[in-house]
Amino acid sequence: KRQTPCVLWFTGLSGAGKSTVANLVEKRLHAMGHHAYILDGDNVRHGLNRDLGFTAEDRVENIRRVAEVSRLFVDAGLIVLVSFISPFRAERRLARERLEDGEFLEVFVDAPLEVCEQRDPKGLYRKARAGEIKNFTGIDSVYEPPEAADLRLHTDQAAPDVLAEQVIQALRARGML
Ligand code: GGZ
Repeated sequence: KRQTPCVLWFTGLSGAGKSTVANLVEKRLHAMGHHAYILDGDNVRHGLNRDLGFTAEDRVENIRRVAEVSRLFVDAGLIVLVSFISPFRAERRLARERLEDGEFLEVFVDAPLEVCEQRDPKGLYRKARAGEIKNFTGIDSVYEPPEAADLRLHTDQAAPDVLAEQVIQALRARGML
């Protein structure tokens, strides 16, 4: 099936819904016969990046490696769904600059901190508020929201499957599927 190899770079707070939407997009792409792969904390932070934690320095290195790996996967012909908080604009810009124009779409998975904290699916915000986790994004570590994301998904206003469909439509609109 013809596809334009590219990176869909999902960025947003913990609990914003990056993985949920990315997983639905991957499912749809597979169902349409496309070749897509998700890079996220589960398959990268436990392996390639298991030497890295959550200091600013380690996050920069985390994202740098993820950007390099996603570039290799684009070379291999895949649609790469990258799902990391990726809190810093500078690192997201570097990731974009490693690719050709049109090969990198920044997807801002946007939900207010209050909403993410309310969801708290893993109880991490509660622990961060209690001081049991240091450098937690949104609490005592910065998140720099995209200024000009290619796509902005308001996960507090629409269901994940609706948002996943918006991502698919954005790829279609660009002639990438
Ligand atoms: C933020 C943390 C932290 C700290 C552990 N800050 O919601 P989750 O649990 O499943 O996803 C979060 C994940 C963030 O890792 P990333 O590799 O995406 O971060 S970054 O792009 O900034 O490098 C969260 C969990 O790891 N987690 N400690 N201190 N999130």
